[in-house]
Amino acid sequence: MIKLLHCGDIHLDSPFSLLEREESLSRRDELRRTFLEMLAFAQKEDVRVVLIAGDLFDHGFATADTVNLLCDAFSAMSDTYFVITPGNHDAASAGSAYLSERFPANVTVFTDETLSYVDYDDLALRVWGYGFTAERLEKSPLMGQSLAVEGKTAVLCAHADLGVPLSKYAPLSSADLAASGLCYAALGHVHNPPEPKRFGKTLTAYSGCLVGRSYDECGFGGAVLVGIEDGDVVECKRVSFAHRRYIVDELSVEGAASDDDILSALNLHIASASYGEETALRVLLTGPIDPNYTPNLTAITKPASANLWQLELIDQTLPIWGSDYLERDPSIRGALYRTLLPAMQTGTPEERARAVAALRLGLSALEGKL
Ligand SMILES: [Mn+2]
Repeated sequence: MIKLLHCGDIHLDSPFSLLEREESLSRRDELRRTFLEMLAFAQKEDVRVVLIAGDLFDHGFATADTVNLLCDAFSAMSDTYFVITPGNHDAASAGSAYLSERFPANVTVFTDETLSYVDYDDLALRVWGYGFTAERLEKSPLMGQSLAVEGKTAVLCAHADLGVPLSKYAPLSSADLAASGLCYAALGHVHNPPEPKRFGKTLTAYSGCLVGRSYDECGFGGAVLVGIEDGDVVECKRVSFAHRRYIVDELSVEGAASDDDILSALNLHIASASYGEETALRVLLTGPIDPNYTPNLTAITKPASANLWQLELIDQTLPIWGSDYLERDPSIRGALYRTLLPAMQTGTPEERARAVAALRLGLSALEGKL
């Protein structure tokens, strides 16, 4: 069996520009360390080829430290082949490390937009690939060609946008993959990967990102370990390497009338999901709550976040719980409530937020609290 490790969207040297300097440096370091841990895993598992399907770097230019670190790691694994296909973030354009640096002999970088291949005769394996040479690659690189080759296993390593015909990032169709006759298509570009899927003979997978960098990239990131025997994929499993993750959950706090009510519900949610210091958690608080109560998110966040890496609360509750009395209220309070209710229930998120704020302000004002 030939083992391949398929990774991508690593985004080394990401700026993490929203963070303080120290924190962003440590996050960059964490990314590099996780990549090296993935390589150590590949070595332990006797992986023969590591496929890096684009966006190894976050930009076309990479720091000298990072490039040196990679070259050292690649040359230390001289029995392993590495294939790199530049993506839209790390295109092989002027100034790119892919064009200016000399990578070790066991590394192949595809620096041309045209499909080409590298043969590993000792493995009877052909790896097809192409590289972005600019931020965009608007034509489909496969174009319905057959890529199968007699007596060899053929795989593709590429940064591509599957099933988005007008994509500016190497649009790839399921028909292209079905016609290719490839054994495996190792893709990069989609950071939250869907399940692997077969098109014709071709098992197609996205690696997803190696480490999530924000709430847009949830879960423990990782790579895909692929086992190939007699030209067929016999093993395809996702392996996590990230030590920390982002999670977004929705939590109903129906009937809450105080910060303590929300805090209890939140603590229960965190405990039942066993979230700890590895988790940055964003919670969308939802459900109808007491119209006379306005959540103080800062006061709730502090105690609830004690055992987490981070906690962020977003208030999407509606102040309409147990409000039959307001619905029937003949005074201006009832009129205000009835006027705002449709926007709170069926408006866009902005309309709902505005109506909620208006109701709270109005009720407070009518009670003389303002
Ligand atoms: Mn990417």
